[in-house]
Amino acid sequence: MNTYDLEIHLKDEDLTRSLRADVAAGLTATPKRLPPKWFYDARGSDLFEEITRLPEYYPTRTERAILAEHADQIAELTGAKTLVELGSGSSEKTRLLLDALTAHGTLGTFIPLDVSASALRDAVAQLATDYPGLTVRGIVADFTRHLAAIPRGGSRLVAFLGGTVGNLVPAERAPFLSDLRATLEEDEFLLLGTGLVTEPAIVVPAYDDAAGVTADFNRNVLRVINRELDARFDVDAFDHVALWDADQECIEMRLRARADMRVPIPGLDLTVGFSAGEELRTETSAKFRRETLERELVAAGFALERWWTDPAGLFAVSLARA
Ligand code: AVJ
Repeated sequence: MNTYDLEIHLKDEDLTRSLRADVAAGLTATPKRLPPKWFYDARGSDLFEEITRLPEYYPTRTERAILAEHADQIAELTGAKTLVELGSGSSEKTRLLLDALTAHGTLGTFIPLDVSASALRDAVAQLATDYPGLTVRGIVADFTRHLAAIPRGGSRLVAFLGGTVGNLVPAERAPFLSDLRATLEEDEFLLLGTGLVTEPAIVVPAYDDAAGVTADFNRNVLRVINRELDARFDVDAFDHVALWDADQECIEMRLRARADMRVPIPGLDLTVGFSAGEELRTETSAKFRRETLERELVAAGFALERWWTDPAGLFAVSLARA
């Protein structure tokens, strides 16, 4: 007998309201910016899945290899009864953790949390079928706003994988990690996946692939705004840009206007002007070093218990204790 359900903490109206606020603020700012969460409608989520299979995009397969090697130890060290996953998407890599925790005999509940109801509904139905005996409770929520939606109790392990914590800028990351720590009891755990600082020759192509899938993914945010806010972006009038910021140690994605443009956004009663060459920042993806990440975790009230990397040092999985 298996059970699953979906809890909606984020209705379509809330999503639209927060998209409107983000677009209004971001496109009237200098320089222009948008938060990366708006890439992920159904098409954007599919494009991201395609990115994870590209030869240049190493983070997903590197993290999967680290998890495959250490999942048993993670199960043993945490003895988790409940696995929570933030920004779970397809929950594909999470199966390694579900398998290990099931084999360890402690796991009873899996709680994936994601902003995308469609991705979550598919994942939850599939997982409930594949893991009989597991209670699967999907939560449609935004991990930057609804951590309080995570049910309490049940010795939890919170997995935040894929390097997604790097999509938060440092000023967002510190309160996020503190809030997350505050939702956990002592001796519950955080399993955190982070990209590591590496050569630009490796990291830049991962965000600017030869097949142009990342460029298509980047432009998808304009399609989302066109659909949701009746905007009239000419999506193909923007070039995809990926650049390594050596000071901030992050990779940035931008969309660069090819020409002067005026873009009506009737849903916001706003027209946005772009000059030729002007860039809109759509994502920042921070890469980490062990010392600085440990400092951030400790500042938030976590203790770093284990740190695992691949042989080339491209990616790390940290186990932190609350
Ligand atoms: C896996 C969501 C963190 O920053 O690497 C992939 C998404 N952006 N290519 C990342 C992404 C461009 C991504 N996250």
